[in-house]
Amino acid sequence: MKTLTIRRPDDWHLHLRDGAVLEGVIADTSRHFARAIIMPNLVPPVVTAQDAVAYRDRILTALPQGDRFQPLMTLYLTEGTDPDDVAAAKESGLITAVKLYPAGATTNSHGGVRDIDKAMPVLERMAEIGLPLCVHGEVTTPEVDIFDREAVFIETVLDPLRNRLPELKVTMEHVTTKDGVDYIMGSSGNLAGTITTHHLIINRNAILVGGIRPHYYCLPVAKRENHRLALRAAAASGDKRFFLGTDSAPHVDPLKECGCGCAGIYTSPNTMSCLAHVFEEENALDKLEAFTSLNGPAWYGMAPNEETMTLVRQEQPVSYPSKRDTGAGAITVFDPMFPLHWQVVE
Ligand code: OTD
Ligand code: ZN
Ligand code: ZN
Repeated sequence: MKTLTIRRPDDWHLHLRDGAVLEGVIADTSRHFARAIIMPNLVPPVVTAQDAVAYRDRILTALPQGDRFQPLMTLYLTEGTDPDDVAAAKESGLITAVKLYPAGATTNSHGGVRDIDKAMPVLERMAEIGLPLCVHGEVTTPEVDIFDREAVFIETVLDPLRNRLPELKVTMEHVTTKDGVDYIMGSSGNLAGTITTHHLIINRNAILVGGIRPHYYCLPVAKRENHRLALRAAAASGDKRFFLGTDSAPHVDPLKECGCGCAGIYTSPNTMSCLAHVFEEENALDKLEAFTSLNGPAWYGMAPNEETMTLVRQEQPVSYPSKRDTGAGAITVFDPMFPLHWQVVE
């Protein structure tokens, strides 16, 4: 029997939503993860420190009794964000990062940034006080093919921004391309990237072959196989600049299984089992802890968790519910399309 004990993991990119969905999904994260960076793309978004305080309270209220999960809050950057509000929110320990959504790039991002120049005063202040910027790295220009949006973003937005403000710490969220991996690997500092569970497992065929499969549709959309392999190599390398951000993004089934389905994949329940499987395939089980539990805290200037998690490789496949029922409806859980053998036991 194989067992693996690692420091308790954190999720550096998570969507918890609000109301009945929040209540239905939070335990799937708090069961395994000690901390998570909480995305601010609610309707309306979490824009001010006051919004973040209220949202954090709703998350803590929804937590199962006894769970010590810590939500790490973020603010949604707009062209009107007040640098003083951001600085005070960091100073008080309320927020861990600010999130940049190019307007229209993903779910609930229409209030995001159109003209990065307008956000420069906030970004300059963040660089000064050492507050990281989390970036959804895709351009939204209609002329740019959806599969190229990350690469074009790096070239036309991210690289110029980093040259203009090299002191700003940037987390490139959910890297999905070899271009992204190479850009991070070639950088000389102040840049790191999160990688999702699902982008290590699926390529774009999962969405389109044999029928259109909405539960594999997310943004940034999964790319070709060579990109998936680059992500796997980066995650399994142990390189400190890469760590887990699941981007678990629950939507109730009717909103995904329809003529214009929402983007987002719900991976919180089985993420650790999926990742152990991937790292075993990569002969890198010894690097799983760096990816899920060490590199992220180091980047954000926090100590790794003292508690541990133990995973056991079972002979028989481990089963997870195919759906999570919530007060708002059922949410389909990510199906990796292979049997899972690694089980979290404590
Ligand atoms: N991607 N869905 C969502 C967000 C992410 O870009 C993301 O971070 C969502 O539903 O909030 C998705 O596919
Ligand atoms: Zn995003
Ligand atoms: Zn996300």
